[in-house]
Amino acid sequence: MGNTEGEDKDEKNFCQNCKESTENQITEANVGWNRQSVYCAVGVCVGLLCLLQATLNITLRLHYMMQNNKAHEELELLFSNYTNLIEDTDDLLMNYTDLIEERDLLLTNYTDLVDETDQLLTNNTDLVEDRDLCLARYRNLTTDKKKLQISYNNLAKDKNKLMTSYNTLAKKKNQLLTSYNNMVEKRERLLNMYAGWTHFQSSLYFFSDEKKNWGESRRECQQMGGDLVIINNQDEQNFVKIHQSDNWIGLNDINKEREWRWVDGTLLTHGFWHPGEPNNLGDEDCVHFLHTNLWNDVPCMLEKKWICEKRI
Ligand SMILES: [Ca+2]
Ligand SMILES: [Ca+2]
Ligand SMILES: [Ca+2]
Repeated sequence: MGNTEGEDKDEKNFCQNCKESTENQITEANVGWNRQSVYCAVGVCVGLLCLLQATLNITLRLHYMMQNNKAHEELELLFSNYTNLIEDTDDLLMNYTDLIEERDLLLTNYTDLVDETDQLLTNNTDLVEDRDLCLARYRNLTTDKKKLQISYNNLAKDKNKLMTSYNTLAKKKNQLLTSYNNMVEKRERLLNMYAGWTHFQSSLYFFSDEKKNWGESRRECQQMGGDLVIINNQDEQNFVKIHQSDNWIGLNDINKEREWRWVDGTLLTHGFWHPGEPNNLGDEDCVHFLHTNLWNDVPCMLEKKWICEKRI
């Protein structure tokens, strides 16, 4: 601005000088017309040039000032824009920093989510395996259940059969127990009834202390509910010979010589004869035990002890 004012002063001084010069030239014109007119025209031209220069300078200065103001305004605008840009940059930088932090946070969250996803996937795989295992066990248990149900049904049927059999056996047991008790009572009654009788296998035996002939001895036995003993086998022979004492037994050939029959009418099939017996010396038709515990035929009228037998 200072320079502009100085320039304005120089222009004024210059114009002032021009004016003075012009005035001097006019004055000189009055002195010499031709030369002065030329000088005056030149001066006018110079003045016009100066004026034109001044005008041009002013115009340029105005234009410069305007340009300068415009540049200043643009500079201020640029500065303002720069400031705004800086602020925007700071904001953007802050936003960028925030975004970076958010990105890092998101990345961390993403990593955590990936880890959780992997863990969940692993858990899911384990659960699937557990489910499959449980499913297989369930199927096995279902199969076992069906087998057990079939077995249970069979066992229930067997149980019912066994229960029926048990009830039948219980009834038979009760019947047998009743029969056993009846037999025990009967046995006790018979034992009481036939006191003095000796039991062996399925018969009772009575060994007399008296002596009678064979026929009377038999009647004694029949009156007691039995008959003279019939020796059916070796066991009975062994039992009887222990208690015998020259006793009559129920064997004779009274009806036909050498046709030995027991008192029940059956023929003798196997005898325990003393060697040489039966010999029928002196009409011997009845049989007794010798002291050798073997049999001998003697006359029936001899008196001897006897042995009775009663089947039970
Ligand atoms: Ca017998
Ligand atoms: Ca004889
Ligand atoms: Ca004889």
